[in-house]
Amino acid sequence: VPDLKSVLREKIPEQQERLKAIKKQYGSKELGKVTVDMTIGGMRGITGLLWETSLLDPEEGIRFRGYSIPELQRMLPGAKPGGEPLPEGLLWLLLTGDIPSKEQVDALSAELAERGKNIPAHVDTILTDLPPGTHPMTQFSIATLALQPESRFAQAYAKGTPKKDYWDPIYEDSMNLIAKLPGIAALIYRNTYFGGNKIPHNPNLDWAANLAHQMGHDGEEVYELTRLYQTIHTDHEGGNVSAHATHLVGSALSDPYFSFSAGLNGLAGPLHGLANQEVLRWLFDVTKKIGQEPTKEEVEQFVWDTLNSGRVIPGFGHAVLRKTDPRYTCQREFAQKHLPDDPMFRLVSLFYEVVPGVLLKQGKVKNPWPNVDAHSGVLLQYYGIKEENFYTVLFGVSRAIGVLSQGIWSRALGLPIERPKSITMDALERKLA
Ligand code: AMX
Repeated sequence: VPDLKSVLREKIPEQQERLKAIKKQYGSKELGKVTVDMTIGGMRGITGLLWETSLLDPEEGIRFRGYSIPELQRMLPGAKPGGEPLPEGLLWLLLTGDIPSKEQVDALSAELAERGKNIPAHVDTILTDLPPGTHPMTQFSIATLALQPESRFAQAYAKGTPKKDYWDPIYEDSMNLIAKLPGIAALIYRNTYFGGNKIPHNPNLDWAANLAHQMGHDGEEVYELTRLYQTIHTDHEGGNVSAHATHLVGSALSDPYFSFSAGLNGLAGPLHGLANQEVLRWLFDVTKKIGQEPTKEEVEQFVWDTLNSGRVIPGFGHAVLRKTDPRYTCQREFAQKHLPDDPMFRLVSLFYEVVPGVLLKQGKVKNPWPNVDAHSGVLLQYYGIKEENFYTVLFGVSRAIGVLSQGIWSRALGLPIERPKSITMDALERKLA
């Protein structure tokens, strides 16, 4: 069977030609207009990025290379028949546009296990030298940067590699980094919560199961949850903060270690990836104040209290989505299948019933529905992954698969350095007065 890199190599020339043709045929056509509101409002609604790996529909949610999450749960190979998809299969899909066979996915699992088996010793030294209490996301970003001296792209660039060949060392860096992330994340986990007592990488496990295993959480169900979790958090088109930051920094030809570390710094924000941690803390707050089985009315009052104190309801709302996030729905289905009677799951379900109504009544949000982060925490809790300030690291491990796949394509397509125009209030008033 041809390996992932050979399949990708075959596909690059036709996509390069396709982009050239698009530029020639449509280069001067308009994709939309830019209003002052858009410029002030976080560029919302401006189509300003080319992003091949996924596309977000406001009503339907994310599609990866054209496939919805339920389709991928049916079509991508699992560790066992009918099981959750293996994230390696999604990596294959994002890079090539093809649904891989089980054989191809197994070969990719083995390749990643080989590439990821050793984490350089200095990474552990750097992490353990950080002050106690350093947030796991800070550690994660630092650890990623600490791998940067390994960059094959930085070395190739220094040697004068021509632009048409950039994608190759970018591919090598991206695969090496993706392969090492489960080990890095587990290192942070064991250092932070288990006094540095580490669990070795198991070469016979797939990439996601190895993550759970090295964290110290073993069992077929927790492996299945990790496979699903790591599949659905990969990519959410190009404009979200972590994807956009990775893309922006990569456009300066900073290598994947630099660019992914930048993406992680954005993911660490409470309005983005940190929301999964915030959701869990907020749920605990509820149980502390009103017990594990609150009534609808009590929950409604709690939601209002949160809003009235000037805070957002974590896990609800979205910049682009206008319906319940399908990443929420598939986690809900996982819970219905594996932990239907779990009190925390029941609480999350109650919030699903109550929060959208309250947000609608308040009348500010454009989307009152839950996003991916509203559900992930209770699943992790159920399987013993209790340390909520680690949750965004798990999100970040998955996000690498999406943003680095696109990073390889960005270099293969020769996309330029990103440089949008900005404007001052002065200039804006002069221009429009
Ligand atoms: N609770 C309370 N208020 C909310 C809200 C929520 N969940 N979501 C949006 N709002 C408020 C906004 O703060 C804004 O108020 P303002 O006019 O006073 O500034 C108003 O509603 C309009 O915002 P919007 O256009 O609906 O959303 P946005 O595009 O500005 O922001 C997001 C999107 C996700 C940051 C926002 O919905 C939010 O803060 N949600 C809670 C945090 C969260 O769950 N983030 C995770 C998102 C998914 C992810 O990236 N992982």
